[in-house]
Amino acid sequence: MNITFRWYGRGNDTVTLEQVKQIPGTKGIVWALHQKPVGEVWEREEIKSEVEYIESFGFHVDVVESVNVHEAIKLGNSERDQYIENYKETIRNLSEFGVKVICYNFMPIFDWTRTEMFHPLEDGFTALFFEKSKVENLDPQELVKTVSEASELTLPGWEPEKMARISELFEAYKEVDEAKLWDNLAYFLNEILPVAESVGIKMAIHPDDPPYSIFGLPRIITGEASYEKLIEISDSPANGFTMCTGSMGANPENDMVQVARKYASRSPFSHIRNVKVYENGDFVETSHFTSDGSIDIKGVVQELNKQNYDGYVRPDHGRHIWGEVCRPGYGLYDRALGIMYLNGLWDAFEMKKGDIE
Ligand code: DNO
Repeated sequence: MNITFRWYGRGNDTVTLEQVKQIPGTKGIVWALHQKPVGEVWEREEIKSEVEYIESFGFHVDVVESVNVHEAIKLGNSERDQYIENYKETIRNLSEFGVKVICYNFMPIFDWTRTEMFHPLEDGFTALFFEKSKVENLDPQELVKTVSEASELTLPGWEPEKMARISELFEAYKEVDEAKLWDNLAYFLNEILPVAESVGIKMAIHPDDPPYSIFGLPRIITGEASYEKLIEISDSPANGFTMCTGSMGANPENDMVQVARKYASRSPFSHIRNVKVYENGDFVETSHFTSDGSIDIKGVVQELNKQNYDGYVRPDHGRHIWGEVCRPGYGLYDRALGIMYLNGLWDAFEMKKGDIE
């Protein structure tokens, strides 16, 4: 388990790398050029500057999250080939700086979606919250407003330039159902995987969050069946997954321990976090502690430990605690606690292994 921490870059994050350095066992920074408009090539000079800064703190830069996929590729329209060529160029450029894993997702229009960014909870903290019925009855424009008002810092995948075109995009997606979206994903993968493979990079698709259709838009990376379909599209070692316990686990039908058992070896990257899912489908993000949420985090880590998992792991969305002012879900304190919980579990399972041997 190679522990990493997501960081949004200089001037774009409330957390500093000096602070991250103080979290025990944290080896790498999960990074991206967050200011780049989606679809543009990440140029060598820009990559170099970010990589050198991160490495100056002694962190590795092996994982990039995310190189976002332009809507033209997801829609499969006439502009897609140009954007795919740009994507390939970015993969090649990143490989020159030692990047080993690129996380991406294939969700139409929206990235991860919540209805409230700072939902108050009983013990005085706030956390990200998803109210299912609200999304069922909400105009997407309203949601865009809620999200942009919650933070001055742009959320990943919610770039203002994309949000400005939202009506036009909804119109275009009327032509794209699940089957078509799968075709467009297959087309994209068949183009980029040989390039990734040739430069030793693993692509790691992130599940949809939440893992079901919202606003009538298709969502296809939702559970085990999606993983099987991805393997059918290509069995290349470059065709990997980002195992995200909180995203996939927001559907209680997904047993994340079983997912870890079956797919950890195909997941070069894992996001480990907990959510509490209510009967009506609403969910709130909790601490990473197993007893606080609905996901068996302890069981997932045990499974990774059994497999001697050497992939990259990061804690994910934390609560906002101890008065911290930060990006929604991306503060320092609760994610640092999350890392210590993961480290503790790992050590305990290692000891247990020693007892058995
Ligand atoms: C949520 C994250 C996602 C993830 C992208 C991957 O916080 O896990 O934003 O980075 O969906 O492409």
